[in-house]
Amino acid sequence: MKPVSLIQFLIEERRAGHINAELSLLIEVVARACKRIAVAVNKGALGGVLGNAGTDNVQGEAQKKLDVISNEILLEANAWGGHLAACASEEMEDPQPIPDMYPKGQHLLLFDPLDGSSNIDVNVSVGTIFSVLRCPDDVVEPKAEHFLQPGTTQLAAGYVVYGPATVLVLTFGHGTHEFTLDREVGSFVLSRRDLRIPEQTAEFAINMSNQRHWEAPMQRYVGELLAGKDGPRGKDFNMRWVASMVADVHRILTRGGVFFYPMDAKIAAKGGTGKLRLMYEANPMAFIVEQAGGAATTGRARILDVQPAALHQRVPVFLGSRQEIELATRYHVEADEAQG
Ligand code: AFP
Repeated sequence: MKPVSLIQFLIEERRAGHINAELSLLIEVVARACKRIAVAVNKGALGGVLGNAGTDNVQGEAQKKLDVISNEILLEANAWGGHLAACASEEMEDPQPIPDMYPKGQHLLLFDPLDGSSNIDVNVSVGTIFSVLRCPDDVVEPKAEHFLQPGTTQLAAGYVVYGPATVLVLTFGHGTHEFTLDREVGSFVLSRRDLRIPEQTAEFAINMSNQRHWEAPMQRYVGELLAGKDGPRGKDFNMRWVASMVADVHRILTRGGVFFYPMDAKIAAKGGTGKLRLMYEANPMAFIVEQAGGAATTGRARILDVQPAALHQRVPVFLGSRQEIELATRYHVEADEAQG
């Protein structure tokens, strides 16, 4: 079969009526920016891009040089692109308006420019996550409040994983599709159409070092997995944790599995509501996973139904193979009901 490039795929999606011309061009611009990020990531130590930037982001986390570079690449490409009303990033407190010298569009773009960046210095996969929303019709200068739309309203979501290969995963709400960067040609090529996450799995991903801080239903669920063949589940489970959400989610989209970043007492003690960010991590990943037949919850409710209250809001994240996510969520809901 002849290879299908991302551009050809986008044209097909336009013809099918799934997206309009502006959204198609917006995705092209994001993909082009991610190719530039891939080049910077791949240079490693030779590019002088490893290590800390010496600054903190809006969430008080130390920024890596590549966090800052990736953010600038995405901002610059998209400001120029002419398809956006504004964009928002993990690295910036407030949304960035489109400079007056460029045309404006109807879309809002949210992104985590380089997720898993603590992995950069040890040469482990990192990624970019993005989400596209429609700018409300009557809004000329979008503010944070205009981004606060539930995940069900996303027009598109995707991520790029910078691993042994650079891979783009994309959904417009009509399945989840994977494109691999052909480095010689310089274009993304469709490598898997309509990814499906198996309903069952024997592999889970969680940061076990937080175990003692988890809530009782999480302790129960993971305890049962760890008991393996001798426990109530009657089978052995394997564990993986890359600490790059993109890499962990990509494994799940490839061979099934579940990913958890639950609420815990350590997070609660700091007044937190979760570890991962709703608008540019949980929502796009939930959209991608649901479109591949998986499930995504906060442990209590569907992620895509959460009404956001703040741009940088954090939520617990459970996602992956449907039957396991439903079971872990049921344990939490039942525990809440028992407590009244
Ligand atoms: P960084 O971007 O700060 O490395 O955080 C990555 C991340 O948001 C997500 O990609 C990982 O799944 C998760 O944090 C890892 O968290 P732990 O370091 O607590 O395992």
